[in-house]
Amino acid sequence: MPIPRLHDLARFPLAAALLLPGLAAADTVTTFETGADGWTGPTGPGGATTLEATGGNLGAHLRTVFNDFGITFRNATDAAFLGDYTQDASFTLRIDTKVEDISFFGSPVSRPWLVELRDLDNPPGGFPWVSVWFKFDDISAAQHGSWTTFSVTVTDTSATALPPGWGGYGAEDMLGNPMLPANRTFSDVLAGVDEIAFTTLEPGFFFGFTDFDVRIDNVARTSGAAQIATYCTGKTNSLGCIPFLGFDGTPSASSTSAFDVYAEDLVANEAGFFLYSFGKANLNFHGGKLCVKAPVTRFLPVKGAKSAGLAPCVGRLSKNFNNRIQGGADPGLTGGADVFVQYRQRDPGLMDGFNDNLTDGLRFTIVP
Ligand SMILES: [Ca+2]
Ligand SMILES: [Ca+2]
Repeated sequence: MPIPRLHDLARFPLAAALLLPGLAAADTVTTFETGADGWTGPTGPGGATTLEATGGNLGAHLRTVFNDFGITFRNATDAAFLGDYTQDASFTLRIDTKVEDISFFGSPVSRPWLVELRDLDNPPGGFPWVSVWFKFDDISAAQHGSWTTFSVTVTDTSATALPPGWGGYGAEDMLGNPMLPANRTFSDVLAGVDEIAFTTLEPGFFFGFTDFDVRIDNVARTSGAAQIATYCTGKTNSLGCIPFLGFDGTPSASSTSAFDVYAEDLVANEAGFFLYSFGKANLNFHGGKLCVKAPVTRFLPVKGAKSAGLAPCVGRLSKNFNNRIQGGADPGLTGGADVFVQYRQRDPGLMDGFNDNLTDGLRFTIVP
């Protein structure tokens, strides 16, 4: 079963991404800096959930220290996380998680970690709700002792069948496996979400009493997958290659994961720099195309490194744009902003009077 995580967002079909609507009013992120926005965790004889001011990713966050079969962080009051998810053609849910400890009688263990969207209306007999859920991974202190971003994107909220990786709850098959009731589809459940939960209690599984010490931060819902696509055209370089841009990750104002933009098929060991702006262009420039509209910001020149690319165009350069987005140097780089990037490199072998080469353009929308 594929487990799409943040990294895999880069592999969504670009043509489909281009057709998605822009970020809508439903986009929200709980950073816990000004309160919990309705998020709660378990509290009772087994322990407590507290809003801690420091130690998050960054700052304030929610921490639960609890002994039970499992733990669940839930929200049934913040409208930004509830309601009709089918109003967006697609959406992404995200949570940062840090596991201090999960242990069973003193031995470290892993437990499932999933997001569940619950429809509390008209539950079938014997079930408290109908839900659809997605398992991110099994989490443990060994694997997730540092802040880790988990995310899942639903690319078609009108789908009736469960997408890969998703499960249903509200009925059982003959083997006791959880499934959606016969009269409810994936889209039906998305249309009336009354509660959202991040939980270690995977439907259909049972667990013994377990000690949990888990922190969460930056819980986000965004409409639409990250919109990323190439455009414009690169200029043929002195080695006969057309350098191009690619990416890996998701541009984000809050995620701790990298969003690497890379330029490939460059001339090795020649200086160059990334250009970006908030507008798209397709202007004749130096015998090629300038794909970014003025005013343009340029990064400091960096030397083209050699890589395992196809000879002779073995130059490849990569930059983590999330560092730039989150670094604060450019206040325009915020959630919802459209950014246009190009890479320009020195190419003395070209001898065309300009001696530079240019990649195509890459456009992306920063998610909150
Ligand atoms: Ca925080
Ligand atoms: Ca409902």
